Parts: sequence; structure tokens; C-alpha cells
Amino acid sequence: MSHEDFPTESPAVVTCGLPYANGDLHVGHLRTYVSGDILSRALATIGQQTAFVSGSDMHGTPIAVNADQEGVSPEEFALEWHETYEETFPKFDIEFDNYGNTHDETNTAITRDIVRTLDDRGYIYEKEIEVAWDPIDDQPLPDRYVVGTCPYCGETARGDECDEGCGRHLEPGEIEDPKSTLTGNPAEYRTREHKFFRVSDFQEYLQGFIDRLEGTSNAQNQPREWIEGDLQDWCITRDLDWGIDYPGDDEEADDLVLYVWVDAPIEYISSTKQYTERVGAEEYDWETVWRDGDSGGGEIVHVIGRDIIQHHTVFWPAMLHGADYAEPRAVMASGFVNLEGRAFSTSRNRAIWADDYLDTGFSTDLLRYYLSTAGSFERDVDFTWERFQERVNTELADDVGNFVYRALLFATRNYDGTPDADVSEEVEDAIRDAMAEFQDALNDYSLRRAGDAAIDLARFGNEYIQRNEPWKLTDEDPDQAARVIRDTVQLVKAIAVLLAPFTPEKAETVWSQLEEDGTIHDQHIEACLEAPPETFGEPTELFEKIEDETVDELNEQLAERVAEADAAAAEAAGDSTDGDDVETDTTDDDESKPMTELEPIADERISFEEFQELDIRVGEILAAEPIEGADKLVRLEVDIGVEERQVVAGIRQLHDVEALPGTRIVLLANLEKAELFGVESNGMILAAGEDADLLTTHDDAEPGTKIR
Ligand code: B3M
Ligand code: ZN
Repeated sequence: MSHEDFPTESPAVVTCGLPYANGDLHVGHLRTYVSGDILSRALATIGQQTAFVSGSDMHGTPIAVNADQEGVSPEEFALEWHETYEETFPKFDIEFDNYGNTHDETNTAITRDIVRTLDDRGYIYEKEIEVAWDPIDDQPLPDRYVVGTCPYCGETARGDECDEGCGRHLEPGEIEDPKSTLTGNPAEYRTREHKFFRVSDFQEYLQGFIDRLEGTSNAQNQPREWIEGDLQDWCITRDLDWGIDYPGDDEEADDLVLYVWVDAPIEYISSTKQYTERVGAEEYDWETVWRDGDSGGGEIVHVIGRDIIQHHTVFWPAMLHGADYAEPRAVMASGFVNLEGRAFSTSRNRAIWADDYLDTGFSTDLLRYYLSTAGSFERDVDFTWERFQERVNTELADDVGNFVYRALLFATRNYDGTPDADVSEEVEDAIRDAMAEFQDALNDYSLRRAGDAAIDLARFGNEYIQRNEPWKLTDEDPDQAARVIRDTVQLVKAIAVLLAPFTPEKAETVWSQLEEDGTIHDQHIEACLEAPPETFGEPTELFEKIEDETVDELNEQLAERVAEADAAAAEAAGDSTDGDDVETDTTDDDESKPMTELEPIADERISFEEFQELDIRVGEILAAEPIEGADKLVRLEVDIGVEERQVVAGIRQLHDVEALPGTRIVLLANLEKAELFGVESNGMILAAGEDADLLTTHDDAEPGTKIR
């Protein structure tokens, strides 16, 4: 790996976190895959040799449990999902150079080889530990077969992860008050021999690694606490039938499989190797990338969700280093996609699924653009159809679509294509600046900025046409008219090249409208400045605007889904308080959970004027009543001085509804109206955090007083 700017001499590999072969993909997953795809396309555009790989994560307890419940073998179960993913990704133009799976031969062989190497080098040792055991069913309960209490923070946790509390990876035997998730039986601890990886041996190495690591700041900073603290060794085996067998002829280890997190990241290597096997090492050599030879390997960039940073910045680099593989250059950890401020819940259908999006009939380019450039990469984003509509209509339809259409229409009507003139210095400079910004943004791992480089160029183009009024010039000064149109056609081409990684289909449409040869996806960024063909035909409009009615419809569907999911969640919460129930739903990998981690401060500043557009008032709750059928919602009547408002708030389970009247609150008064469960909500009560801690005033500001 180098730390030179992209493009470098060494080949790069962009990887995406492997989806568990365990359920449908949703828009939250797509955020990572789309971003990985865009990054790899964009790196190729600037001349970086790049492979883009991933694969399905086939192992682990949730898959074993779910397969069992369906009465099929884990392999059959996981392969079916694997095939579904192979079909789903291309629908979103997520085009992996290789998409394998962790159970295939390549990954099994490389995993066993790496573990053997670590073992031979003394990085693996055996230790007797206590593992959770179901005494009634007489079976071991690894990882998610067991729930209990986190020994660090006291929250309810899964066997391998404190998912609702402090977020720590938990080692076998750590969880307190264990219970089986299969039967609900209280578990006991039994002594078993397991294999441990000496992560502690790598402390010094990891301290250097984390200082070198590029990518998003959450990936660079979050692991410091672990790396600089006491590094615990890592149990890498499980009492499970499903997984990759522990290598070697150690009889004791015969019935152990490797922990899923050992073989999962190794799939990055295996998938790259499979790519080489297909295209030949002259075209792309996996070993140059992954082997820690003299060159120190290639440019390895991992694109992942922010919940698996620890695996990618502690365990994984230690494994790589211990077995003489190259280290990652960068980790880009994306925030989650939320609905109304809360994480998707796959088991409760509180999510927007990949198929839901395909059902809308919108071009997948729109979602790609929206997901990859929605705020800063590491921040959670709330998915709303309004915001989606707004960005599509303004940035893609108004800025890009209008400009491209106007420029090309004018060019074809007056010149049958590109007029015979030189590009002006002003426009050439603008294009060069955009190219430089695009390249710089990639080196900063900021897809948002790379996308903005293209959009800003389109804005410049619109302004340039407006300012130069070529429609007046055709008669008055035909030479100047030709120069202006030559400029705008060049701008169109440049915008298409820069947008191609984001909106591959639409960019290709522009390419064929220009009657360029080949595909836009093989172009180098320098194509931005190369002359377009002399002749081409009339264009068609690139982006259709999304109508308000469409958004209303989509919102209705979504509100229904969220309400149903919340009701289901409330019901489940109610159930588990009245008994010793345990959560037996193991299908969820990203269950809605309180955000334990404080969100980083937004990167983007807003102006004081923008703040002033928010009409925030002091109010007083006059009346409060639950909304029938909606377990979380209350209808409030609020006095805001100037008038009384009806507001719906999702605070029913968090506050004593009867005690609410008389409470001073703070209300966002100029929020768009919404309808929830058939009740109109005219404003939003402000509250902090998951517990909806209501904001109020300290003194006696009267209802109606404006917050400034
Ligand atoms: N299969 C999914 C997750 O925890 C897990 C990723 C593996 S990446 C090597 O997000
Ligand atoms: Zn915890």
C-alpha cells in the first residue's frame, strides 16, 4: 500500500461488507453497496486500476438457526439467499468484478491456510473456557443462541455482541444470566477447549496501523479506545456444525468450526483471487494486492457499515499482519439509514426493501445518487421520500437534466451537433476545476464532494447559458453563438463523465445522445475535455421530476408500514415485561436499537438565515389522548399563543399521557403538515434522544414566544 494520492501505481481493491445470507436486502444495505460501487467506478475513472469485490456471508449462528427453523440445511438456506443477492445487486447497477461466498472452495482453502499459518507462528493457543450450554437440550449455545446481560454496561445483549448497550464485541462466556434463544431455557456454563488468537501480540502494530489508516473519521477514531486499552485475545472457534472446520489434525478441535468473523473478511481476499482466476494475472493480480511483499500490497479500501468497525480495524488487520498479508489502506464506515430517526428493523418490516424501491419504477440511478451523497458518509440519514424527491427534482432534474437538454437541443437544432469552434478558456478552467475537485474528493473519501463536482458544473452550465444568451447571438454574432454552444456541449460531456459512477444509466444515455463511441464507463476523466462528435441527433429529457402525488402515495405506504412495525415492537416490548421471555428472533442483524454512540456533529454548516426559516415556538399542552390503533402515538392540543394546534407525537410509551396537559414544550411550527393514523399533525414537538425527553423553557416565556 502506498499513501500516495489516487491514482497510484499499485492496483486497488474496493470491498463491501458481506451481507449475511439471511434475508432480504434493504435500502440501508444498499447505501454501502452503492457507495462501494461508485467509489470503485470513480477510482477507475481517474485511472486507478481497481477491482470491486464482495460475497455472501454464509456462516454464523443466525443462519444455522433460521435454516433449522425452515427444515433445510444451512448450506441450502444460505445458497438460496446468495443467489438472490447475485440477482439483486445488478438491478441497482452494483457491478462486482467478483461476488463469491464464504462457503466456497476458494474461501475455505484460504481461510484454513491463514489460520494454519497463524497457528504455526504461535499466534493461536488453546484455552479452557466456559461456554453457554442448554442443559435440557444438551447443546452448546454459541453467539446468538444465547442472550443475557452485558457484563460491561448491564444492558440486554446477545452472546457475541452488546447490541443494545455499549456495542462491544462479547467473548464466549462473558454474558451474564445466559438464556437459550432457541428454547428460552436458562443456560449454564460448561468448560470447553477453544482456540484463541493472540490479538494482544499485535497491540504495537495496531497502534501504528490506526495512525496510518485512511477513510472516514469514525473508522480512524473509534478503534483507538480498544487499541490503546487492554487488547483481549479473541476466541476464534465455536461449538457449531455450520462453518469452516478448524484446520489441522488436532482431535480436540475436530468438532470446532471457525468463528464466522474469521472467514468472513478473508472472503475479500478469496473474491479477489477468483477475479484474477477469471481475467488472468496480467490483467489483475490478486497477490500483488494482498500479499505483503516488497511493495506492501495494493490499495485495499473497505466500505462497511459503522457497526462493524472493530472487526475491520482490530481483528482483521491483526490477522492479515500475522499471516503476511497486506494491510488495508482505508476503511469507509457508513452511517445507517433510519426511518423517522430509528434504525430499520428487518424482523418487524420497518424498512424500505430493495424490492420496494424497484416497485416504484424510479430509475435506480436516483437512489444511487441520493444514498451516496446524502450528507456525510458516516452519519446516519433519515430516509424520507420528500428529501429524495427534493434532491432528484432540484439537483438531477433541474440542474443536470435541464442543462443537458437545453444545451444539446440548441446544438442539434442549430449545428446538427457540436459546432466548429474552440472551447473558451473560462469553460475549460471550470471543467478542469471540477475534475480536480472530483479527484481530490476521492482522495478524501468523500463521495458527496465528488458528486457535487458534477452538479456544480451543471449549475455553472445553466448560469453560463443564461449569461451568454446564445439564442440572441445566432443572428447577432454567429461566431460567438457557435463558441458558446461548443462550450455547453463540452460541459455536457464533462458532467456525464463525472456523474457516470453515480448515475451509470443516465450518463450512458447522454453518451449515446452525443453519439460517442463505446461506453461512458470505459472513459478516463480526461474525456471531460475531449471534443464530442461533430454530429448527433436531438436529445430526449434525461430525468423526470417526481410528482407530489407520487410522494404522497409512497408516504402513505411507508407510514402504514412504520405504524404496523411500531405496533409490533410495542407489543413485543409489552410481552417481555410480564415474564421471563427472551427474544427468540435471531433473524435480525440490525435490529432497531438506541443509538449508544453520539452522532458526530454535522459537517455542513447552515447559515443564520437558514436557521431563521425554522419557526420554533414555546407552547403549552392543553390536552393529550392516545390515538387508537397506534401504540406509540398521542394526539396533542397545543397552545402556541397565536393559535391552538393539533399535533401527533410518538411519545405514548415514553410519557404518562394523562400528566402531559399543562406541560410547556417547544414546537416546530412551520413543519409541513402530515397525517398519521388518519390524524393530522400540524407541527412537531421537539424532544431529545430515544426517550423523547421533551424540550421546555427554564423561565416563564409565554406560549407563542419565538425561539431564536
Ligand atoms: N456479514 C454483516 C454485518 O455484520 C457481516 C459483515 C461481514 S464483513 C467481513 O454487517
Ligand atoms: Zn454493554
